Amino acid sequence: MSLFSSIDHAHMQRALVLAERGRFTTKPNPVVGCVLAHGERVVGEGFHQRAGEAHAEVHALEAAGADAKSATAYVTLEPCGKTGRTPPCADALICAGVSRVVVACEDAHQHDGGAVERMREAGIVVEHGLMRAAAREANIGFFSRVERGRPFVRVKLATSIDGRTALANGDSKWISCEASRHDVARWRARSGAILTGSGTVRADNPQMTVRMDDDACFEPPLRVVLDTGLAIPADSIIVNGEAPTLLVHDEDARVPSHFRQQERLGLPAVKGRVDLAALMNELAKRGINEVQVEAGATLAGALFDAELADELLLYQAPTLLGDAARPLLAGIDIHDMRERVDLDLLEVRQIGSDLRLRLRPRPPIFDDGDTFGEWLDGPDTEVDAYYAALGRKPGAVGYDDQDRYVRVRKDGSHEILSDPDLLNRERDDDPDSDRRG
Ligand code: AOF
Ligand code: ZN
Repeated sequence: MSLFSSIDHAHMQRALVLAERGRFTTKPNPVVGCVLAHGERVVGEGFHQRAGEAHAEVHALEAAGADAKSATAYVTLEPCGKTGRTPPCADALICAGVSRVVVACEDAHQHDGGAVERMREAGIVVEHGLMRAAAREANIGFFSRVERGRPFVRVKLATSIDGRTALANGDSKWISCEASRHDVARWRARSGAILTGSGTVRADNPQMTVRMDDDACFEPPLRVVLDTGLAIPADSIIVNGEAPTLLVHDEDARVPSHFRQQERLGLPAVKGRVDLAALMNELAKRGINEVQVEAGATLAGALFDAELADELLLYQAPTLLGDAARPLLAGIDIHDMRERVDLDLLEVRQIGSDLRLRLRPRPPIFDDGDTFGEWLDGPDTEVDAYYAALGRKPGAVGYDDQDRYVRVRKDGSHEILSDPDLLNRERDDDPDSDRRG
């Protein structure tokens, strides 16, 4: 039985809708919505619009004015308690005299901000967890970045009904219909980066910019080109400077003179392949929450193989390309049904004449934000058992018994993640922080 009333649900639902209005503009910040109400009566609404500007709560409090007193605040993300580019929302809610704060989900970035404690000390009733799953999903990229130190990776592919992504000669223009290509633009607009490979740049010479059919505002995503040998043509459209571009290459590659001024990132490479996990960690450090991959079967396959693909955004067109055409994912060798890669079908929708499928690896690489070994003080047998179980649950992240930041692989072993910069910093700053293994 839910602790929350139907009125609570209706207001939180509204706050989630409001949050979506910041979808293309808040990055690297999360999208957040806030509703202030007395019972059914809404007295103020707000959403976070742009990083560096006022938070959702501040807009809602301004709209409510004196009516904020003894109201309930519904917030899709735990109010901040630390001063960032703007002052803490927890204090603004206390000052305005709200009586109750209902939070959909916690904010790992604010875990040491003391927001909940301060609000409770001020006499505010704080309740968590209303529509938590939807609120986590709304900021899946932000949580991925702050909790596991890498972006949420969405691999977009367009295929024929026989699962082919290009002809043998590389031609893939156009498998999906125009409506699908417009739809792709909206997924690009919400992403912090679009990742492609040198093969796609050579074959299609794409722009990889956001072109939407309405006037929606957006922050242009970073175009990231994986080009181990820095060998794409100097006049490729993607390096035309129209949007920010990062060339990622083998750290040992010679830099041709025409790319000396270009923003570049050299990474270790083995057999001509750049370390993709290192790339993702680097993108997270640059504040990238979501990466949209728009590449061929080779890079897409490599990401699945490395367990770095969190979602497959698949446009399937009612056409046949035949068995000489290129596969969906290259380099995935499966000889036994037990090795197959199962996916969960999240959503199916018809876009124009195509089918759009959204799929996520099963078990999810990143899902409900389960963490273990973090932010607990004091021993407690039940809690210990719970976190020990989470330490074996595929996808969960946390600190292992040697205090390394890790993710549980499908086979139960631990993959060492690079500690997100911010967590490192906070631990260094706070010698008393008591994070258990
Ligand atoms: C909220 N409400 O609407 C948002 C929050 O640099 P700042 O001051 O904008 O702080 C950014 C951090 O604040 C961000 O990383 C996240 O933890 C939180 N975002 N919090 O209470 C909001 N956008
Ligand atoms: Zn805030």
